[in-house]
Amino acid sequence: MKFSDRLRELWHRSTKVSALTGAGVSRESGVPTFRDKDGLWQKFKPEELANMDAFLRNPDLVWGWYEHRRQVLRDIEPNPGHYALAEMEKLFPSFTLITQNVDGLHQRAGSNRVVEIHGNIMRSFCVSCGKFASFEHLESVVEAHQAICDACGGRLRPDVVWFGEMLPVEAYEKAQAAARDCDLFFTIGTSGVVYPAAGLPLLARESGAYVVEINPERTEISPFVDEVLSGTSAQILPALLKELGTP
Ligand code: BJW
Ligand code: ZN
Repeated sequence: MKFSDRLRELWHRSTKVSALTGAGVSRESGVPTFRDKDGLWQKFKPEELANMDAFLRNPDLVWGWYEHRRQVLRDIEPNPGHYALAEMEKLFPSFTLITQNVDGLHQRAGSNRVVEIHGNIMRSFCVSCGKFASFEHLESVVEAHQAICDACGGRLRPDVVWFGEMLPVEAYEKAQAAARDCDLFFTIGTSGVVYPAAGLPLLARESGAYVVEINPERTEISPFVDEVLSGTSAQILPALLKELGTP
């Protein structure tokens, strides 16, 4: 794998490094992405399921989609890309991992400082009273229609960010600060079509960071980055660590 001299230099000189990850990073663990054409749920676009109107119209369908995804997560493991990112947290004096992923795989790989800007699929809360469901209660839900709040009988929904909803304020502020204030920014496995997350690499670049994209395909972001590393995250991230070594 060929890395530019500029990237080599910055890898060794940077004290503040940030990374934004998307669904592509979990693909080599067996988690389907949203917009690549494979998988059981690909007849639905994410825009059709990941929104409050869809949930109100057909809560069982939407709950079923999330339950299917939780089942997939039970049987899989983080991949070498997740582990390389966990390693990078130890290598740089300051490293912020911003993820759009709701699957918790970064934490399972050992990343301690993960900023989840689209929530986490393992938590659920009541749309009527806001109470979070306990782990035990969620375990007892077998059929979608049983996903009901034990305090008020309202419907439970996953604690994720749907289209038209605000991102969690604290997490998004941390993400913006990490993009604004870093020397090197990686955008990895994201198509860059969903805002405001897709604005973070651009914010980093405007703020003076060197922006590197890792993706097997060209994306909406590719024309605006400093360097594109074309390949999968499970190949490129471990190769970066191996070739460029300890900063
Ligand atoms: C690999 C690989 C490998 C494959 N290795 N790579 C017009 C302009 C600007 C904004 C808007 C607009 N119209 C509407 C909006 C707002 C809207 C938006 O952005 N819409 C666009 C679709 C146009 N955004 C919102 O609504 C957001 N909120 C907001 O703006 O609040 C303010 C507001 C409030 C009220 C009213 C109006 C505004 C919220 C967005 C929430 C997104 N939620 C989801 C679902 C989360 C829950 C869940 O998981 O179900 O987040 S949608 C889905 O997309 C999910 C993802 O995090 C997100 C991004 O997807 P990602 O990760 O990039 O995945 P893919 O599949 O798209 O791409 C995978 C990539 O991996 C590809 O590039 C592959 O090549 C690559 N890949 N294998 C590395 N092995
Ligand atoms: Zn309730």
